[in-house]
Amino acid sequence: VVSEEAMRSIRSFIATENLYLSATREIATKFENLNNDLKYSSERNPIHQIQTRVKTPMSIFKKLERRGFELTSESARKNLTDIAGVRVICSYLNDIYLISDMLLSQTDITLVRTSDYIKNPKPNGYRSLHHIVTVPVFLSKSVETVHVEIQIRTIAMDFWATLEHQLSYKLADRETMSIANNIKACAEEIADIDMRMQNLYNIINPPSNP
Ligand code: 0O2
Repeated sequence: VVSEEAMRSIRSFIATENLYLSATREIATKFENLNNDLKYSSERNPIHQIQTRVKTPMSIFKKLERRGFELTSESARKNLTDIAGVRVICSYLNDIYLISDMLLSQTDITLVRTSDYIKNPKPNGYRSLHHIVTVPVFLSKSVETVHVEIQIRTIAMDFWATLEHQLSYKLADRETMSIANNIKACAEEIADIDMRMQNLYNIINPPSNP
């Protein structure tokens, strides 16, 4: 027999998870709409792919514990801003800022914090543009303001981040320095290729005169 209290906490957890799922859908739809509009208005297709995810309960639990917060869904909502995540993978470097500015100018989006790891890459070579935003989610009886972490990067940055994530996970201590330096060197070569591809795009598609 499940107690009343356990049932309440299960219901509250499901409602919280659903809220964050809804928030990722709101943001993903905004990016899809921008991409489609640009396709028809300017024959541009800046977004290659959109991925969404909601942090698993175990990962939420571990992060709350690591940071010394209370282990409840209310505490997670209050203290964590990356439960809902949307990753936007763009074709070219300039597309990142184009699509980012378009999203942030929407009146229902509030920017909480930006980390530009493209202008200031992480020491290991990681590059992406990160925003924490809030978006309203309209429910049956209320409107909830929900935090979403948005990561915008090029296909090349995504290639590096995906492989780096797998490689670093398995990195043994004795090999750490030389492999980490190698991984960083790859990030720099990839950043150079991103710039070369952008230059090629600019040559093939010169800005039209007004
Ligand atoms: P997952 O599974 O992708 O969610 P925090 O989020 O608390 O660790 P901060 O400073 O708020 O710290 O976040 P940060 O570092 O700006 O961005 C965190 C997310 O960016 C990570 O989420 C990764 O998705 C990505 N990220 C940041 N640094 C790296 C990196 O060096 N390599 C790779 N591959 N990804 C990175 P999570 O929670 O770690 O994982």
